Amino acid sequence: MSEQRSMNGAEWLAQALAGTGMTHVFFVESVLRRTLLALGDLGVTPVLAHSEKAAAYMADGYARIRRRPGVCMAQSVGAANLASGLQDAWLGRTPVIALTGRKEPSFQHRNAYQEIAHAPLFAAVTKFSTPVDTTAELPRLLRHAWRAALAETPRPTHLDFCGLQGDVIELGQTAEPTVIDPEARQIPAHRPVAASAEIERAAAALTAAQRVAIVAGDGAAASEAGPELLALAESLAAPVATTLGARGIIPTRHRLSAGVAGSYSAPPANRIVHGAELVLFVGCDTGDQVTLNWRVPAPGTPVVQIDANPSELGRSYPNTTGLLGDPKATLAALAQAIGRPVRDAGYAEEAARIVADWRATMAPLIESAGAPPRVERLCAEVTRALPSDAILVADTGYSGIWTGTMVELDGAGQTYLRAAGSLGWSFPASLGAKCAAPGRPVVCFTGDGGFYYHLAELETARRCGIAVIVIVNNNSGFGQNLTGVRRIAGNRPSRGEELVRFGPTDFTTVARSFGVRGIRVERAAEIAPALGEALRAGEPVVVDVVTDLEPRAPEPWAPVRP
Ligand SMILES: Cc1ncc(C[n+]2csc(CCOP(=O)(O)OP(=O)(O)O)c2C)c(N)n1
Repeated sequence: MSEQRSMNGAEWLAQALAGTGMTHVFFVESVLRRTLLALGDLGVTPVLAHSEKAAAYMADGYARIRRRPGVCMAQSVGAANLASGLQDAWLGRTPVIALTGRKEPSFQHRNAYQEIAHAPLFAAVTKFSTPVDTTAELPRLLRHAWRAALAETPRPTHLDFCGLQGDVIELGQTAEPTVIDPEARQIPAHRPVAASAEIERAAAALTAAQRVAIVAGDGAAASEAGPELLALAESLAAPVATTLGARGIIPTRHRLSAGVAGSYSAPPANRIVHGAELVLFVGCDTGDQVTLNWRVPAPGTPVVQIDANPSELGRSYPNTTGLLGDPKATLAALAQAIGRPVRDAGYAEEAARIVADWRATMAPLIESAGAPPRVERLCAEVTRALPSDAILVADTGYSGIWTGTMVELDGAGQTYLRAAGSLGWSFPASLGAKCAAPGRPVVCFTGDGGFYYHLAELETARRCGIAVIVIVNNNSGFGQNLTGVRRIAGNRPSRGEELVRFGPTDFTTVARSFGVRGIRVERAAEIAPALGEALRAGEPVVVDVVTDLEPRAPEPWAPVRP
Protein backbone atom coordinates (compact mmCIF):
# COMPACT_ATOMS: atom_id res chain seq x y z
CA MET A 1 0.00 0.00 0.00
CA SER A 2 1.46 3.36 -0.99
CA GLU A 3 2.06 5.75 1.85
CA GLN A 4 -0.17 8.81 2.04
CA ARG A 5 1.82 12.00 1.44
CA SER A 6 1.56 14.71 4.03
CA MET A 7 -0.63 17.69 3.09
CA ASN A 8 -2.12 20.71 4.76
CA GLY A 9 -5.63 20.58 6.18
CA ALA A 10 -7.22 22.57 3.37
CA GLU A 11 -5.92 20.13 0.77
CA TRP A 12 -6.95 17.19 2.94
CA LEU A 13 -10.48 18.51 3.47
CA ALA A 14 -10.95 19.19 -0.24
CA GLN A 15 -9.67 15.75 -1.26
CA ALA A 16 -11.70 14.01 1.41
CA LEU A 17 -14.96 15.76 0.40
CA ALA A 18 -14.31 15.25 -3.31
CA GLY A 19 -13.55 11.61 -2.56
CA THR A 20 -17.11 11.08 -1.32
CA GLY A 21 -18.44 11.95 -4.78
CA MET A 22 -19.72 15.30 -3.57
CA THR A 23 -20.38 17.64 -6.50
CA HIS A 24 -21.27 20.94 -4.78
CA VAL A 25 -20.71 22.77 -1.50
CA PHE A 26 -22.61 25.89 -0.45
CA PHE A 27 -21.05 28.88 1.29
CA VAL A 28 -20.84 32.59 1.96
CA GLU A 29 -17.42 34.30 1.86
CA SER A 30 -15.04 34.53 3.82
CA VAL A 31 -14.32 31.01 4.94
CA LEU A 32 -11.99 28.12 4.09
CA ARG A 33 -10.78 29.88 0.94
CA ARG A 34 -7.93 27.49 0.14
CA THR A 35 -10.27 24.54 0.65
CA LEU A 36 -12.80 26.06 -1.75
CA LEU A 37 -10.11 26.68 -4.38
CA ALA A 38 -8.84 23.13 -3.99
CA LEU A 39 -12.39 21.78 -4.23
CA GLY A 40 -12.84 23.68 -7.48
CA ASP A 41 -9.63 22.13 -8.81
CA LEU A 42 -11.02 18.69 -7.95
CA GLY A 43 -14.28 19.33 -9.84
CA VAL A 44 -16.48 20.14 -6.82
CA THR A 45 -18.42 23.37 -7.46
CA PRO A 46 -18.45 25.89 -4.60
CA VAL A 47 -21.84 27.64 -4.82
CA LEU A 48 -21.64 31.15 -3.41
CA ALA A 49 -24.99 32.06 -1.82
CA HIS A 50 -26.35 35.45 -0.75
CA SER A 51 -27.06 34.48 2.85
CA GLU A 52 -25.82 31.75 5.14
CA LYS A 53 -29.39 30.59 5.75
CA ALA A 54 -29.85 30.07 2.02
CA ALA A 55 -26.54 28.17 1.88
CA ALA A 56 -27.79 25.86 4.64
CA TYR A 57 -31.10 25.32 2.82
CA MET A 58 -29.22 24.53 -0.41
CA ALA A 59 -27.10 21.94 1.39
CA ASP A 60 -30.32 20.55 2.89
CA GLY A 61 -32.06 20.13 -0.48
CA TYR A 62 -28.84 18.67 -1.90
CA ALA A 63 -28.52 16.12 0.91
CA ARG A 64 -32.18 15.08 0.74
CA ILE A 65 -31.83 14.17 -2.92
CA ARG A 66 -28.38 12.57 -2.73
CA ARG A 67 -29.32 10.82 0.54
CA ARG A 68 -25.81 11.65 1.74
CA PRO A 69 -24.37 14.62 3.67
CA GLY A 70 -24.46 18.10 2.15
CA VAL A 71 -21.94 20.72 3.25
CA CYS A 72 -22.41 24.43 3.97
CA MET A 73 -19.84 26.94 5.25
CA ALA A 74 -19.69 30.39 6.80
CA GLN A 75 -17.19 32.56 8.64
CA SER A 76 -17.46 33.61 12.24
CA VAL A 77 -20.03 36.40 11.95
CA GLY A 78 -22.16 34.26 9.60
CA ALA A 79 -22.35 31.36 12.05
CA ALA A 80 -25.60 32.51 13.68
CA ASN A 81 -27.27 32.83 10.28
CA LEU A 82 -25.99 29.41 9.27
CA ALA A 83 -27.28 27.84 12.50
CA SER A 84 -30.74 29.33 11.93
CA GLY A 85 -30.72 27.68 8.51
CA LEU A 86 -30.10 24.27 10.10
CA GLN A 87 -33.45 24.31 11.90
CA ASP A 88 -35.25 22.82 8.92
CA ALA A 89 -32.57 20.18 8.41
CA TRP A 90 -32.89 19.24 12.07
CA LEU A 91 -36.68 18.99 11.86
CA GLY A 92 -36.57 17.38 8.41
CA ARG A 93 -33.88 14.90 9.50
CA THR A 94 -31.28 15.81 6.91
CA PRO A 95 -27.54 15.12 7.24
CA VAL A 96 -26.15 18.63 6.68
CA ILE A 97 -22.57 19.29 7.82
CA ALA A 98 -21.94 22.93 8.76
CA LEU A 99 -18.38 24.25 8.76
CA THR A 100 -17.61 27.58 10.41
CA GLY A 101 -14.60 29.69 11.42
CA ARG A 102 -14.16 31.03 14.95
CA LYS A 103 -11.60 33.56 16.18
CA GLU A 104 -8.54 32.05 17.80
CA PRO A 105 -8.18 31.71 21.61
CA SER A 106 -6.24 34.97 22.08
CA PHE A 107 -9.36 36.85 20.87
CA GLN A 108 -11.78 35.16 23.26
CA HIS A 109 -13.33 36.83 26.31
CA ARG A 110 -12.22 40.37 25.33
CA ASN A 111 -15.03 41.79 23.20
CA ALA A 112 -13.92 40.38 19.89
CA TYR A 113 -15.39 42.20 16.91
CA GLN A 114 -18.20 40.34 15.10
CA GLU A 115 -18.31 37.22 17.22
CA ILE A 116 -20.58 35.59 19.77
CA ALA A 117 -20.25 32.10 21.27
CA HIS A 118 -20.94 29.47 18.61
CA ALA A 119 -21.60 26.41 20.74
CA PRO A 120 -25.03 27.55 22.05
CA LEU A 121 -26.14 28.53 18.53
CA PHE A 122 -25.56 25.04 17.19
CA ALA A 123 -26.63 23.09 20.27
CA ALA A 124 -30.32 22.97 19.35
CA VAL A 125 -29.86 22.19 15.65
CA THR A 126 -27.05 19.62 15.57
CA LYS A 127 -26.48 16.17 17.05
CA PHE A 128 -22.71 16.70 17.14
CA SER A 129 -20.85 20.00 17.25
CA THR A 130 -17.18 20.45 18.13
CA PRO A 131 -14.27 22.86 17.81
CA VAL A 132 -11.43 21.81 15.50
CA ASP A 133 -8.22 23.23 16.88
CA THR A 134 -5.53 21.40 14.91
CA THR A 135 -5.13 19.86 11.49
CA ALA A 136 -4.14 16.61 13.14
CA GLU A 137 -7.66 16.35 14.64
CA LEU A 138 -9.47 17.22 11.40
CA PRO A 139 -9.68 13.72 9.85
CA ARG A 140 -11.03 12.11 13.01
CA LEU A 141 -13.56 14.85 13.69
CA LEU A 142 -14.81 15.13 10.13
CA ARG A 143 -15.28 11.36 9.95
CA HIS A 144 -17.29 11.48 13.13
CA ALA A 145 -19.36 14.46 11.95
CA TRP A 146 -20.12 12.50 8.77
CA ARG A 147 -20.94 9.27 10.56
CA ALA A 148 -23.10 11.00 13.17
CA ALA A 149 -25.01 12.98 10.52
CA LEU A 150 -25.93 9.76 8.67
CA ALA A 151 -26.65 7.59 11.70
CA GLU A 152 -30.25 7.11 12.83
CA THR A 153 -31.83 9.65 13.17
CA PRO A 154 -30.04 11.60 10.38
CA ARG A 155 -29.54 15.23 11.41
CA PRO A 156 -27.03 18.09 11.04
CA THR A 157 -23.55 18.18 12.57
CA HIS A 158 -21.05 21.03 12.92
CA LEU A 159 -17.30 21.63 12.94
CA ASP A 160 -16.06 24.99 14.23
CA PHE A 161 -12.54 25.65 12.92
CA CYS A 162 -10.11 27.80 14.85
CA GLY A 163 -9.48 31.08 13.02
CA LEU A 164 -12.01 33.58 11.66
CA GLN A 165 -11.95 31.93 8.25
CA GLY A 166 -11.13 28.48 9.57
CA ASP A 167 -7.45 29.27 9.09
CA VAL A 168 -6.10 26.60 11.42
CA ILE A 169 -6.35 23.84 8.87
CA GLU A 170 -4.09 25.71 6.49
CA LEU A 171 -1.28 25.73 8.99
CA GLY A 172 -0.81 22.11 10.05
CA GLN A 173 -0.10 18.95 8.09
CA THR A 174 -1.64 15.50 8.08
CA ALA A 175 -0.72 12.22 6.41
CA GLU A 176 -4.10 10.56 7.14
CA PRO A 177 -5.81 8.84 4.19
CA THR A 178 -8.22 11.26 2.50
CA VAL A 179 -11.17 8.98 3.15
CA ILE A 180 -14.21 9.99 5.21
CA ASP A 181 -16.56 7.05 4.78
CA PRO A 182 -15.00 3.89 3.35
CA GLU A 183 -18.42 2.28 2.98
CA ALA A 184 -19.89 5.20 1.00
CA ARG A 185 -23.16 4.81 2.85
CA GLN A 186 -26.43 6.49 2.04
CA ILE A 187 -29.48 7.05 4.21
CA PRO A 188 -30.41 4.74 5.80
CA ALA A 189 -26.86 3.92 6.77
CA HIS A 190 -27.98 0.59 8.26
CA ARG A 191 -30.96 -1.68 7.70
CA PRO A 192 -31.54 -3.64 10.89
CA VAL A 193 -34.57 -5.96 10.92
CA ALA A 194 -36.75 -6.23 14.01
CA ALA A 195 -36.38 -9.37 16.12
CA SER A 196 -38.53 -12.28 14.99
CA ALA A 197 -40.45 -12.45 18.30
CA GLU A 198 -41.45 -8.80 17.81
CA ILE A 199 -42.50 -9.51 14.25
CA GLU A 200 -44.65 -12.48 15.29
CA ARG A 201 -46.34 -10.41 17.99
CA ALA A 202 -47.04 -7.53 15.58
CA ALA A 203 -48.27 -9.90 12.85
CA ALA A 204 -50.73 -11.44 15.29
CA ALA A 205 -52.05 -8.03 16.37
CA LEU A 206 -52.40 -6.82 12.77
CA THR A 207 -54.23 -9.89 11.54
CA ALA A 208 -56.55 -9.96 14.56
CA ALA A 209 -57.80 -6.43 13.78
CA GLN A 210 -60.17 -5.97 10.85
CA ARG A 211 -59.87 -2.20 10.43
CA VAL A 212 -56.15 -1.46 10.17
CA ALA A 213 -54.89 1.93 8.91
CA ILE A 214 -51.25 2.55 8.08
CA VAL A 215 -49.62 5.94 8.69
CA ALA A 216 -46.25 6.16 6.91
CA GLY A 217 -43.85 8.89 7.96
CA ASP A 218 -40.68 10.56 6.80
CA GLY A 219 -38.62 7.62 8.10
CA ALA A 220 -40.52 5.30 5.75
CA ALA A 221 -39.80 7.66 2.87
CA ALA A 222 -36.11 7.89 3.84
CA SER A 223 -36.01 4.10 3.90
CA GLU A 224 -37.60 3.99 0.40
CA ALA A 225 -40.16 1.58 1.80
CA GLY A 226 -42.95 2.36 -0.71
CA PRO A 227 -43.14 -1.06 -2.44
CA GLU A 228 -43.03 -3.01 0.86
CA LEU A 229 -45.62 -0.67 2.35
CA LEU A 230 -48.00 -1.18 -0.53
CA ALA A 231 -47.53 -4.95 -0.45
CA LEU A 232 -48.41 -5.09 3.24
CA ALA A 233 -51.32 -2.68 2.78
CA GLU A 234 -52.72 -4.99 0.08
CA SER A 235 -52.38 -8.05 2.33
CA LEU A 236 -54.17 -6.33 5.18
CA ALA A 237 -56.65 -4.37 3.01
CA ALA A 238 -55.39 -1.37 4.95
CA PRO A 239 -55.67 2.23 3.72
CA VAL A 240 -52.38 4.17 3.80
CA ALA A 241 -52.10 7.74 5.06
CA THR A 242 -48.79 9.58 5.22
CA THR A 243 -47.05 12.52 6.82
CA LEU A 244 -46.55 15.50 4.54
CA GLY A 245 -42.89 14.54 4.17
CA ALA A 246 -43.82 11.05 2.97
CA ARG A 247 -46.29 12.33 0.35
CA GLY A 248 -45.95 10.18 -2.75
CA ILE A 249 -44.32 7.20 -1.02
CA ILE A 250 -47.09 5.20 -2.73
CA PRO A 251 -49.05 6.42 -5.78
CA THR A 252 -51.39 9.07 -4.39
CA ARG A 253 -54.22 7.90 -6.66
CA HIS A 254 -53.94 4.27 -5.58
CA ARG A 255 -57.25 2.95 -4.21
CA LEU A 256 -55.61 2.39 -0.80
CA SER A 257 -54.13 5.91 -0.64
CA ALA A 258 -55.87 8.01 2.02
CA GLY A 259 -53.70 11.13 1.62
CA VAL A 260 -51.74 13.20 4.11
CA ALA A 261 -52.98 12.90 7.71
CA GLY A 262 -52.93 15.44 10.51
CA SER A 263 -53.05 19.22 10.40
CA TYR A 264 -51.88 19.74 6.78
CA SER A 265 -54.50 17.44 5.35
CA ALA A 266 -57.71 17.20 3.37
CA PRO A 267 -60.71 15.74 5.24
CA PRO A 268 -60.48 12.07 4.17
CA ALA A 269 -57.20 11.01 5.78
CA ASN A 270 -58.09 11.94 9.36
CA ARG A 271 -61.58 10.42 9.09
CA ILE A 272 -60.12 7.19 7.80
CA VAL A 273 -57.30 6.95 10.37
CA HIS A 274 -59.66 7.89 13.19
CA GLY A 275 -62.01 5.11 12.09
CA ALA A 276 -59.33 2.44 12.42
CA GLU A 277 -59.40 -0.24 15.07
CA LEU A 278 -55.59 -0.44 15.05
CA VAL A 279 -53.00 1.89 13.49
CA LEU A 280 -49.64 0.81 12.07
CA PHE A 281 -47.16 3.71 12.22
CA VAL A 282 -44.14 3.21 9.95
CA GLY A 283 -41.11 5.50 10.38
CA CYS A 284 -43.46 8.16 11.69
CA ASP A 285 -42.61 10.67 14.41
CA THR A 286 -46.20 10.64 15.80
CA GLY A 287 -45.80 14.37 16.46
CA ASP A 288 -48.51 17.02 16.56
CA GLN A 289 -48.54 17.68 12.82
CA VAL A 290 -49.34 14.16 11.63
CA THR A 291 -51.70 13.32 14.51
CA LEU A 292 -53.63 16.62 14.66
CA ASN A 293 -52.30 17.26 18.15
CA TRP A 294 -52.60 13.57 19.09
CA ARG A 295 -56.33 13.41 18.30
CA VAL A 296 -55.93 11.20 15.19
CA PRO A 297 -55.77 8.34 15.95
CA ALA A 298 -57.68 8.85 19.19
CA PRO A 299 -55.67 8.37 22.40
CA GLY A 300 -55.92 4.78 23.55
CA THR A 301 -56.06 3.34 20.01
CA PRO A 302 -53.90 0.21 19.81
CA VAL A 303 -50.78 0.86 17.74
CA VAL A 304 -48.08 -1.19 16.04
CA GLN A 305 -45.06 0.98 15.34
CA ILE A 306 -41.97 0.33 13.21
CA ASP A 307 -39.05 2.69 13.72
CA ALA A 308 -35.27 2.54 13.38
CA ASN A 309 -34.91 4.72 16.46
CA PRO A 310 -35.97 2.99 19.70
CA SER A 311 -36.82 6.25 21.43
CA GLU A 312 -39.66 6.81 18.93
CA LEU A 313 -41.45 3.59 19.87
CA GLY A 314 -44.48 4.44 21.98
CA ARG A 315 -43.49 8.10 22.28
CA SER A 316 -47.01 9.43 21.76
CA TYR A 317 -49.27 6.39 22.03
CA PRO A 318 -48.57 4.26 25.11
CA ASN A 319 -50.62 1.32 23.82
CA THR A 320 -47.88 0.43 21.32
CA THR A 321 -46.36 -2.82 20.10
CA GLY A 322 -42.92 -1.69 18.96
CA LEU A 323 -40.76 -3.05 16.16
CA LEU A 324 -37.21 -1.76 16.22
CA GLY A 325 -35.83 -1.83 12.69
CA ASP A 326 -35.43 -0.21 9.33
CA PRO A 327 -38.93 0.35 7.85
CA LYS A 328 -38.21 -1.25 4.46
CA ALA A 329 -36.49 -4.33 5.84
CA THR A 330 -38.94 -4.76 8.70
CA LEU A 331 -42.03 -4.29 6.53
CA ALA A 332 -40.73 -7.03 4.23
CA ALA A 333 -40.25 -9.39 7.18
CA LEU A 334 -43.67 -8.49 8.56
CA ALA A 335 -45.34 -9.08 5.19
CA GLN A 336 -43.76 -12.52 5.06
CA ALA A 337 -44.95 -13.37 8.56
CA ILE A 338 -48.48 -12.22 7.72
CA GLY A 339 -48.73 -13.94 4.35
CA ARG A 340 -52.09 -13.60 2.60
CA PRO A 341 -54.74 -13.66 5.33
CA VAL A 342 -58.41 -13.64 4.44
CA ARG A 343 -59.52 -10.06 4.99
CA ASP A 344 -62.80 -8.23 4.99
CA ALA A 345 -62.36 -5.45 2.41
CA GLY A 346 -65.14 -3.37 3.98
CA TYR A 347 -62.91 -0.81 5.69
CA ALA A 348 -60.71 -0.30 2.60
CA GLU A 349 -63.85 0.16 0.47
CA GLU A 350 -65.27 2.65 2.96
CA ALA A 351 -61.97 4.57 2.88
CA ALA A 352 -61.91 4.61 -0.92
CA ARG A 353 -65.48 5.96 -0.93
CA ILE A 354 -64.53 8.76 1.49
CA VAL A 355 -61.62 9.75 -0.78
CA ALA A 356 -63.74 9.53 -3.95
CA ASP A 357 -66.52 11.66 -2.44
CA TRP A 358 -64.05 14.35 -1.44
CA ARG A 359 -62.43 14.31 -4.86
CA ALA A 360 -65.88 14.78 -6.41
CA THR A 361 -66.45 17.91 -4.31
CA MET A 362 -63.11 19.31 -5.52
CA ALA A 363 -63.74 18.61 -9.23
CA PRO A 364 -65.46 21.95 -10.03
CA LEU A 365 -62.55 23.87 -8.46
CA ILE A 366 -59.98 21.76 -10.28
CA GLU A 367 -61.74 22.45 -13.56
CA SER A 368 -62.43 26.13 -12.81
CA ALA A 369 -61.56 28.59 -15.58
CA GLY A 370 -61.13 32.34 -15.66
CA ALA A 371 -59.21 34.87 -13.62
CA PRO A 372 -57.70 34.90 -11.12
CA PRO A 373 -56.96 31.17 -11.35
CA ARG A 374 -57.90 28.90 -8.44
CA VAL A 375 -54.98 27.18 -6.70
CA GLU A 376 -56.83 23.84 -7.04
CA ARG A 377 -56.62 24.28 -10.82
CA LEU A 378 -52.96 25.27 -10.55
CA CYS A 379 -52.25 22.07 -8.59
CA ALA A 380 -54.08 19.95 -11.17
CA GLU A 381 -52.01 21.53 -13.93
CA VAL A 382 -48.83 20.85 -11.94
CA THR A 383 -49.91 17.20 -11.64
CA ARG A 384 -50.44 17.01 -15.41
CA ALA A 385 -47.16 18.74 -16.24
CA LEU A 386 -44.88 17.03 -13.72
CA PRO A 387 -42.49 14.68 -15.57
CA SER A 388 -42.15 11.12 -14.27
CA ASP A 389 -38.69 11.84 -12.82
CA ALA A 390 -39.49 15.28 -11.38
CA ILE A 391 -38.64 16.61 -7.93
CA LEU A 392 -41.35 18.84 -6.43
CA VAL A 393 -40.08 21.09 -3.62
CA ALA A 394 -42.83 22.70 -1.55
CA ASP A 395 -42.60 25.56 0.91
CA THR A 396 -44.32 25.47 4.26
CA GLY A 397 -47.83 26.65 5.20
CA TYR A 398 -50.41 26.69 2.45
CA SER A 399 -47.77 25.68 -0.13
CA GLY A 400 -47.38 22.44 1.84
CA ILE A 401 -51.12 21.98 2.19
CA TRP A 402 -51.94 22.76 -1.44
CA THR A 403 -49.28 20.43 -2.84
CA GLY A 404 -49.79 17.81 -0.12
CA THR A 405 -53.53 17.55 -0.79
CA MET A 406 -53.98 18.52 -4.43
CA VAL A 407 -50.84 17.53 -6.39
CA GLU A 408 -50.87 13.84 -7.31
CA LEU A 409 -47.61 11.88 -7.43
CA ASP A 410 -46.87 8.58 -9.15
CA GLY A 411 -45.19 6.85 -6.21
CA ALA A 412 -42.35 5.78 -8.50
CA GLY A 413 -39.87 8.18 -10.11
CA GLN A 414 -41.24 11.43 -8.68
CA THR A 415 -39.88 12.86 -5.41
CA TYR A 416 -41.63 15.26 -3.06
CA LEU A 417 -39.62 17.44 -0.68
CA ARG A 418 -41.25 19.83 1.73
CA ALA A 419 -40.13 22.46 4.22
CA ALA A 420 -40.21 21.04 7.70
CA GLY A 421 -41.60 24.41 8.84
CA SER A 422 -39.35 27.29 7.79
CA LEU A 423 -41.06 29.74 5.48
CA GLY A 424 -38.81 30.54 2.50
CA TRP A 425 -36.93 27.23 2.59
CA SER A 426 -38.18 25.85 -0.70
CA PHE A 427 -36.44 28.09 -3.25
CA PRO A 428 -32.86 27.68 -1.97
CA ALA A 429 -33.57 24.00 -1.19
CA SER A 430 -34.73 23.48 -4.77
CA LEU A 431 -31.41 24.92 -5.99
CA GLY A 432 -29.57 22.37 -3.85
CA ALA A 433 -31.85 19.58 -5.10
CA LYS A 434 -31.08 20.52 -8.71
CA CYS A 435 -27.34 20.49 -8.00
CA ALA A 436 -27.77 16.95 -6.63
CA ALA A 437 -29.79 15.77 -9.63
CA PRO A 438 -28.97 17.99 -12.61
CA GLY A 439 -30.71 15.60 -15.00
CA ARG A 440 -34.07 15.72 -13.22
CA PRO A 441 -36.66 18.49 -13.56
CA VAL A 442 -36.94 20.41 -10.28
CA VAL A 443 -40.10 22.41 -9.58
CA CYS A 444 -40.41 24.68 -6.54
CA PHE A 445 -43.90 25.59 -5.31
CA THR A 446 -43.97 28.63 -3.04
CA GLY A 447 -46.24 31.45 -1.93
CA ASP A 448 -45.10 35.01 -2.50
CA GLY A 449 -44.49 35.36 1.25
CA GLY A 450 -42.08 32.43 1.11
CA PHE A 451 -40.42 33.56 -2.12
CA TYR A 452 -39.62 37.05 -0.77
CA TYR A 453 -37.21 35.56 1.78
CA HIS A 454 -34.51 34.50 -0.67
CA LEU A 455 -35.20 36.41 -3.91
CA ALA A 456 -31.49 37.19 -4.14
CA GLU A 457 -30.81 33.54 -4.93
CA LEU A 458 -32.26 34.19 -8.39
CA GLU A 459 -28.84 35.70 -9.05
CA THR A 460 -27.21 32.47 -7.82
CA ALA A 461 -29.48 30.37 -10.03
CA ARG A 462 -28.54 32.40 -13.09
CA ARG A 463 -24.80 32.68 -12.29
CA CYS A 464 -24.44 28.97 -11.60
CA GLY A 465 -26.90 27.86 -14.30
CA ILE A 466 -29.15 26.01 -11.84
CA ALA A 467 -32.29 25.45 -13.91
CA VAL A 468 -35.13 25.21 -11.40
CA ILE A 469 -38.71 26.22 -12.10
CA VAL A 470 -40.25 28.36 -9.37
CA ILE A 471 -44.04 28.48 -9.32
CA VAL A 472 -45.13 31.44 -7.20
CA ASN A 473 -48.67 31.30 -5.86
CA ASN A 474 -48.75 35.11 -5.86
CA ASN A 475 -51.74 36.18 -3.76
CA SER A 476 -50.14 39.35 -2.36
CA GLY A 477 -50.13 38.20 1.22
CA PHE A 478 -49.69 35.52 3.84
CA GLY A 479 -52.77 33.62 2.68
CA GLN A 480 -52.68 30.91 5.31
CA ASN A 481 -52.79 33.48 8.09
CA LEU A 482 -55.84 35.38 6.84
CA THR A 483 -58.36 33.27 8.74
CA GLY A 484 -56.48 33.66 12.02
CA VAL A 485 -55.96 37.42 11.86
CA ARG A 486 -59.60 38.00 10.89
CA ARG A 487 -60.72 35.91 13.83
CA ILE A 488 -58.75 37.95 16.36
CA ALA A 489 -59.67 41.26 14.69
CA GLY A 490 -63.36 40.63 15.45
CA ASN A 491 -65.51 43.39 14.00
CA ARG A 492 -62.49 45.09 12.40
CA PRO A 493 -61.58 42.41 9.84
CA SER A 494 -59.79 44.83 7.52
CA ARG A 495 -57.39 45.77 10.33
CA GLY A 496 -56.59 42.07 10.68
CA GLU A 497 -55.99 41.76 6.96
CA GLU A 498 -53.51 44.63 7.03
CA LEU A 499 -51.28 42.43 9.15
CA VAL A 500 -50.87 39.85 6.38
CA ARG A 501 -51.28 41.72 3.05
CA PHE A 502 -48.42 42.78 0.77
CA GLY A 503 -48.50 45.14 -2.16
CA PRO A 504 -48.83 43.53 -5.59
CA THR A 505 -45.42 42.53 -6.94
CA ASP A 506 -44.78 41.29 -10.46
CA PHE A 507 -42.20 38.55 -9.90
CA THR A 508 -41.52 38.23 -13.62
CA THR A 509 -40.10 41.76 -13.58
CA VAL A 510 -38.06 40.87 -10.50
CA ALA A 511 -36.80 37.71 -12.22
CA ARG A 512 -35.89 39.57 -15.41
CA SER A 513 -33.89 42.11 -13.44
CA PHE A 514 -31.75 39.17 -12.31
CA GLY A 515 -31.47 37.92 -15.89
CA VAL A 516 -33.92 35.07 -15.18
CA ARG A 517 -36.85 34.21 -17.44
CA GLY A 518 -40.26 35.12 -16.02
CA ILE A 519 -43.69 33.98 -17.20
CA ARG A 520 -46.76 35.75 -15.86
CA VAL A 521 -50.01 33.80 -15.49
CA GLU A 522 -53.25 35.68 -14.87
CA ARG A 523 -55.85 33.26 -16.27
CA ALA A 524 -56.38 29.56 -15.66
CA ALA A 525 -55.94 28.71 -19.34
CA GLU A 526 -52.44 30.19 -19.29
CA ILE A 527 -51.11 27.80 -16.61
CA ALA A 528 -50.49 24.73 -18.78
CA PRO A 529 -48.65 26.59 -21.59
CA ALA A 530 -46.54 28.42 -18.97
CA LEU A 531 -45.52 25.18 -17.25
CA GLY A 532 -44.78 23.58 -20.60
CA GLU A 533 -42.54 26.49 -21.63
CA ALA A 534 -40.77 26.45 -18.25
CA LEU A 535 -40.11 22.71 -18.40
CA ARG A 536 -38.67 23.00 -21.89
CA ALA A 537 -36.54 26.04 -21.09
CA GLY A 538 -33.42 24.37 -19.65
CA GLU A 539 -32.75 27.50 -17.59
CA PRO A 540 -34.13 28.96 -14.34
CA VAL A 541 -37.72 30.20 -14.80
CA VAL A 542 -40.13 31.99 -12.48
CA VAL A 543 -43.79 31.25 -13.23
CA ASP A 544 -45.68 34.01 -11.45
CA VAL A 545 -49.27 32.88 -10.97
CA VAL A 546 -51.50 35.74 -9.84
CA THR A 547 -54.14 34.36 -7.44
CA ASP A 548 -56.61 35.68 -4.92
CA LEU A 549 -55.85 35.84 -1.18
CA GLU A 550 -59.34 34.77 -0.12
CA PRO A 551 -59.72 31.08 -1.09
CA ARG A 552 -58.89 28.72 1.73
CA ALA A 553 -56.81 25.56 1.26
CA PRO A 554 -58.38 22.21 2.20
CA GLU A 555 -58.90 21.82 5.92
CA PRO A 556 -58.48 18.68 8.01
CA TRP A 557 -61.35 16.69 9.43
CA ALA A 558 -61.23 16.72 13.24
CA PRO A 559 -62.99 14.38 15.66
CA VAL A 560 -65.61 15.88 17.95
CA ARG A 561 -64.00 16.71 21.28
CA PRO A 562 -65.21 14.38 24.02
C1 LIG B 1 -39.62 31.34 9.40
C2 LIG B 1 -41.11 31.35 9.50
N1 LIG B 1 -41.78 32.47 9.85
C3 LIG B 1 -43.12 32.47 9.91
C4 LIG B 1 -43.85 31.34 9.65
C5 LIG B 1 -45.38 31.33 9.78
N2 LIG B 1 -46.05 31.16 8.48
C6 LIG B 1 -46.39 29.95 8.02
S1 LIG B 1 -47.17 30.00 6.55
C7 LIG B 1 -47.10 31.68 6.52
C8 LIG B 1 -47.69 32.43 5.37
C9 LIG B 1 -47.19 31.96 4.05
O1 LIG B 1 -47.49 32.90 3.07
P1 LIG B 1 -47.13 32.63 1.57
O2 LIG B 1 -45.79 32.03 1.43
O3 LIG B 1 -47.38 33.87 0.81
O4 LIG B 1 -48.16 31.49 1.12
P2 LIG B 1 -49.76 31.51 1.15
O5 LIG B 1 -50.18 31.14 2.52
O6 LIG B 1 -50.21 32.90 0.80
O7 LIG B 1 -50.15 30.51 0.12
C10 LIG B 1 -46.46 32.17 7.66
C11 LIG B 1 -46.22 33.61 7.94
C12 LIG B 1 -43.11 30.17 9.31
N3 LIG B 1 -43.69 29.00 9.07
N4 LIG B 1 -41.76 30.22 9.22
